[in-house]
Amino acid sequence: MDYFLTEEQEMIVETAREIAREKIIPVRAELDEKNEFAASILEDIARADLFGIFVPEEYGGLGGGCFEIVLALEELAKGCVGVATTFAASALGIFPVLIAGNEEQKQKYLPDIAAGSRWAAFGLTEANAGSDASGIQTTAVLDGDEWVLNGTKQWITNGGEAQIYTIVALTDPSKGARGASIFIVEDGDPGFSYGKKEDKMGIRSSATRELIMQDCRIPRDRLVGRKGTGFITVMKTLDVSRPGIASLGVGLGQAALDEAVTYAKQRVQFGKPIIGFQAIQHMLADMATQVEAARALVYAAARHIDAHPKNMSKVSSMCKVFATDMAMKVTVDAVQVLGGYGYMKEYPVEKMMRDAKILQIYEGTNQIQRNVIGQELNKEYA
Ligand code: COS
Repeated sequence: MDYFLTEEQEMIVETAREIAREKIIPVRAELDEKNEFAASILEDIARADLFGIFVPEEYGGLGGGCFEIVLALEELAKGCVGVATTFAASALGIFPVLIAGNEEQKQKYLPDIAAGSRWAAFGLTEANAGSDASGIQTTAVLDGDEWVLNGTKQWITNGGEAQIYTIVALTDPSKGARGASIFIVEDGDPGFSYGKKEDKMGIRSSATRELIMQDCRIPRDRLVGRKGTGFITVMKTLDVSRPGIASLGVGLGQAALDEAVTYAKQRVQFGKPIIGFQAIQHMLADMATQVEAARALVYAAARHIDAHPKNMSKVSSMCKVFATDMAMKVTVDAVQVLGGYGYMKEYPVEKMMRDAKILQIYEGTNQIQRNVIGQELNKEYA
């Protein structure tokens, strides 16, 4: 379908598509098998200026918005959701600075993010605070001119690879969510270290580690936004980042569909290519329809968010839940179309099915997305 992209948006799509085709697809199986972080591909992405897509022009970026990120992520995800996740997680990590940071912080960090010379990560989740994000226990106490952070963040994408971390910590534990604040912690700060790299089911080319803060001391000016407003910034950050996860689902679903159709045209059984059988045609037809429906919703949601940044929770959650549930279903169906071959690691759909699962879990489980949508409906119909 024609989504009436501008020339600049078409260029973003073409650039990301070429990186997926030339740099990602040839090595994705090896990265997956070795659980290896794709550092050199990130350098290719940086050279192509894609890290600057969403950074305002005054800080060295291209000045795009949620829609431009979605376009790039969809293409990268066609290559590998693990690599695309690394890109998405860096954007997630710096969104709090874009949303609530002061001018000095923006000048200090955004040009490096735009150039791709430093990557970011977002430190919210803890062992006892996943869906219940306001249940975090990491604390930050002001001591003279420094904040002292204590706590451990879990399952942090880009942990140990990024240089800039936005960490959510309680500055007033008695106030719960209203006592949370966000801090910038940099790689190398005293008292800041990483746990072991996780061994995951999918997205194995992305790095996931614990962030450990033991009397981690950072300068006073690393507080992002006003003290006590951290949870609201977290919610806004997730609102703007979730369409990116949705677009990973669209790219992944499209890639799985492409594999399934290509295979169905070549595979001969009972004397003809299996695409000639209605049972297969109907599966492919449903897959194609679901991918296109998800794409249309994600693009519309991203454009809505760029136009109405104060009213984004519902559409953000809607596109996340729809596109990632779609990706799970379409990748499972792609494996089914390929049959026994689909279950083997020689064919990419096996990896695609494993990669799809995390999309329903991270950046808010799809159950939490439905809660958000339900709560918004409750408010709308008050
Ligand atoms: N934008 C701005 N403010 C928001 C908001 C949004 N989208 N959503 C909630 N808030 C505000 C509320 O208005 C409330 O403010 P006040 O205290 O001033 O009234 C505050 O934030 C707390 O909101 P709420 O009471 O709804 O918080 P809950 O603790 O019930 O949690 C959910 C809400 C479950 C939606 C939240 O914890 C969540 O998103 N969890 C999933 C976290 C997640 O995605 N984790 C993935 C890891 S990060 S990659």
